[in-house]
Amino acid sequence: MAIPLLVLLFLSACHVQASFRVGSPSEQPVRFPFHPLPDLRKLPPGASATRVLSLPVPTALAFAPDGRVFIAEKGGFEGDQEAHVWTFNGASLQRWLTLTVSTEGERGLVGLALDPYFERDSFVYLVYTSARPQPEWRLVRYRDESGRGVEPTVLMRAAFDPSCSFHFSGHIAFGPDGRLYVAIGDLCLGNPAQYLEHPAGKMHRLNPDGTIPPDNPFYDGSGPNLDSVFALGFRNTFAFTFDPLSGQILGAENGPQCNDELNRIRPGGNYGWPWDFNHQTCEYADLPQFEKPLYVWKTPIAPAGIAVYSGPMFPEWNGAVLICAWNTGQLHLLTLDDSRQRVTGVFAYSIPGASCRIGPWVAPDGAVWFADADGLYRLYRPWRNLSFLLPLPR
Ligand SMILES: [Ca+2]
Ligand SMILES: [Ca+2]
Repeated sequence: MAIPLLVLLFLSACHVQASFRVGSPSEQPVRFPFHPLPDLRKLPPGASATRVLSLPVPTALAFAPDGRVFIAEKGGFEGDQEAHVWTFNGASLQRWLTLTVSTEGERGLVGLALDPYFERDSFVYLVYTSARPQPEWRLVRYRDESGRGVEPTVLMRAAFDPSCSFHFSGHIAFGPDGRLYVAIGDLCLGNPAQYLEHPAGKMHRLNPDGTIPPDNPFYDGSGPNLDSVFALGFRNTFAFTFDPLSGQILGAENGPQCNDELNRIRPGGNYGWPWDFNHQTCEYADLPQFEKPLYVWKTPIAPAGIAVYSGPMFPEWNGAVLICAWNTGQLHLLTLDDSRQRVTGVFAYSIPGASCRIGPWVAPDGAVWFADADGLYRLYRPWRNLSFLLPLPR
């Protein structure tokens, strides 16, 4: 009986402790050698969410090695408005950059990534829809200097019809190969997602300076096909991540009325939009040239973020795919088999006191951050250092 009493005392002490450090080095989890299987039907024991910041529509977030969290906010939902990039050190918020962006629908400031060599070169990459002289999809590199964003360099542009306000995607992330991967939705166009001459409906792969790596799958050094294309046939892959266990890219595709997808995105792969799917019957055409999804949500959840969990705070989640659902505010968790080619379990959690609509992002300490339209939240376990003592329920 001594151990539960000790845990209770520790829990009550932790609940009054409001402050925390971001970006602190990960603590190695202590694992009991015969740890029972976790019950994934509910949130891990002791997990609770707290609001970190009140901010309008945070869309992208990155944890810098110096402990700051870079946060992009969309900028609103109507007209040309100011959007900000903030930095947060766990206590105070600093304005890093202000942009005037076009914000209708899914337009706005939507992508943010730090350079893998951020400590050396201080580069920060953003994706937004510009307001002037005409709306344009843009990937821009800034440099962090004295806590501000300076020296913008446009690395990539895509024009779109001014009547289009959806399917911009804009997620950006560096791969383990040091290349910058960029998703662009179909820009309301449909068929051009299948055309290698058009940037819409693609994942692109760039060098960090915006030049194109010659080992891209369709690279030929000239036109008319775009050498930056890495994969094609996407409607609106809002987010993707690099699976640390397999190296493959996992992308969350926002499909039409009955078909959100989790895809394994491989070089040169064609993911079918809009030709592999019958919108009336919600059935796949089963054409061999198209990659089939790893998982399909027949009732769309509108996946608006993806991460593969790795960290000491929720060891029972290591290797699981986490996705926030814009439509429901639930956190979805998918387990994969050892080959990482098959989904073995799908779970959805409602988080008391919070909505998981955008994200999540896994912090260096293993906490899971996510956002809704009003702010940023942090799912954490205050007693993680003692969790190895507790038998987890089956
Ligand atoms: Ca070409
Ligand atoms: Ca597809």
